[in-house]
Amino acid sequence: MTILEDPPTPTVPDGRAQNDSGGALAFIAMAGLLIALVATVVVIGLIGLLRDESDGAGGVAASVPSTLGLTLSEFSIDGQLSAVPGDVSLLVTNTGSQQHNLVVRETGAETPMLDTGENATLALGALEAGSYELFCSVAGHAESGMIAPLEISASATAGGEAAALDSHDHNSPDFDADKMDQIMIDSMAAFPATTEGKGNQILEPEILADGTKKFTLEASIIDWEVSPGQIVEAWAYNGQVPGPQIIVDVGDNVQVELTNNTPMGTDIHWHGIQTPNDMDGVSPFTQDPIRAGETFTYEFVAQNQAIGMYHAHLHSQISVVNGMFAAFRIGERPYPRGMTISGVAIPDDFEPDVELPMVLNDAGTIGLTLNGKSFPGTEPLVLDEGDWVAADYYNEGLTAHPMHQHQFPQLVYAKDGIPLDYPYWADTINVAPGERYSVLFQAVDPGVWVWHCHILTHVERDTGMFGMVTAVIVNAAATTDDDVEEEPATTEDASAEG
Ligand SMILES: [Cu+2]
Repeated sequence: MTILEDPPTPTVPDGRAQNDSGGALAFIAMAGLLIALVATVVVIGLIGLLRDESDGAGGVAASVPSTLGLTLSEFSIDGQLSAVPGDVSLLVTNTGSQQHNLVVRETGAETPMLDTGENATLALGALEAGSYELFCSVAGHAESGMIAPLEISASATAGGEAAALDSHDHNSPDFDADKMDQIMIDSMAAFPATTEGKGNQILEPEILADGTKKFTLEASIIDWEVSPGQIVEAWAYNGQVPGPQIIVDVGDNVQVELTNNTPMGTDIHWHGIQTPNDMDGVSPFTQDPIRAGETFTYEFVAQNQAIGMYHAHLHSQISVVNGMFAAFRIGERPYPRGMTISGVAIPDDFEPDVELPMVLNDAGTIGLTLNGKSFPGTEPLVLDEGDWVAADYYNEGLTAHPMHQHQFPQLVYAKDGIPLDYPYWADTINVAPGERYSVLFQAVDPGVWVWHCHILTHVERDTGMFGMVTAVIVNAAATTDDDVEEEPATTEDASAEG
C-alpha cells in the first residue's frame, strides 16, 4: 500500500514543433520566432485561466499528465480526486478486505478485480474538463458508498480532495493531526444515535388447528436507515434488517409462508436447520423459484435443537447481502450447565439475564453492520453489573469478522449451534461467513466497554468511526441496601463517559 508523492506540478505545455536539429541561421531565427509565438499563446492562455477559473472557455487549457493515487476499501473510494485536463492515469490500490475494482462510468475504463493489497494502473488517456464518476462494480458496493466524483478542471491543484490519502502521510504538507483527531472524536461522540427501524424482532406464529406453528413472511425492498441519515434500499423480510427471529421448540410442526414482493425470483434456505430435501430452499433443484408476486409455503418438523439462520439462496449475492437474512432457533441454547471451564463453574440452573442475536454483514447496500446498523446507529447493550449475556454471532456477510469484546472474556459453548464438549474462553472470536458462535459473558465491571470487529478498517475510516462497533454499557450495582429505590446510572450517564 504505497502512497503516491504529490502528482507532477502543472507546467506550461511544451511547444511541440521544436525538435529540429537546427543548423542554419535562418532556422534559428524561425525557431526564435516560433518560441516567441508559443510564449505569447501561453501567456494569453494563462491570463484566460486566471480570469475564468472554470473551464477556460477559450480552449487553451493546460494539458499535463497526472497520476492520481486512489484507494478502495469498504465502502469508499478515497485519494486524489481532481486533476487538470490532460492525460490522466489512476493508480488504484485495494486497501480493503474484500475484492473491489474501479470503473470510470463515462469512459467505461475499468481495472481488473483487485484482491486485498493489489493495485493496478488505469490509463484514461486525455480527459477534458468535467466531472467523471468512479465506482466499484461489485454488486451493492457503489450503493454502499464506493462511488466518487473525479473532477477534471483547469483550476485543480495537487491538493484538492487528496486530503484523505495525505492524511496517512505524516510528512505531507496537508497532514493535520488535530483535524484528524477531531473528526474521530466527533464521530464517536455521536454514539449511540437513534435510527428508524429495528431488526431481529421475534415473529409470533399463528397456531393452526393441528398445533402447527405458521409464520408469515413478506420479502420486499424497503428504505432502511443503516446509520443516522444513511438510508439505503434494503431487501428485507417483514420490513426489517435482520429479518424477524423465528424461534420454535424441538418437535414443532413448522410452516413458513413467504410472499415474494421483490423483483426477482427467490427461495429460503434454512441454514443449519435439518429439513426434508424439498424444503431446503435451493431452487431450481429442490423447488421452483418463487417468482415476483408469488407465495410459497415451507413446511417441516423442527427435528433437532439448532441455532441457525434463514436467508435467500437464489440471487443470494444480491438479496442476502442487501438484507434478506435472519436468525432461526430450535429449542433451548445448549448452555454448558454444570461444567467448569478454565476454573469458572457454570451453575446447574444457569439462565442468562439477556439474550442477544448479533448478526454480522459487510456487503451489499447494508454494508459493514451489526444487526443491520452501522456505528453510531448500532444499539448499545445496556446491562446491570453482574448480568450474564447469551449472545449468538451469525455471519451473513462475505468476509470473516474477529469479534472482540473489551474486558469480558466470552465463553464459546456452541459452534453452528452444536454444543462443544470442551467450551473455551476467548476475547476475540473469528466468525467466518455462514458460521455461528454462541457465547456467554458476564458483565462484572461497570463502565462503557467497546465491542467490535477487530479488522480495523471495518470500524474506522478517515471520516471517523463507523461500521461494526457497539458498546456494552454496564451500570454499577447500587452499593447501598436494596430498599434504596432508584440509583442506578442511566444509559446517558454511562454513554457520556465513553
Ligand atoms: Cu469485520
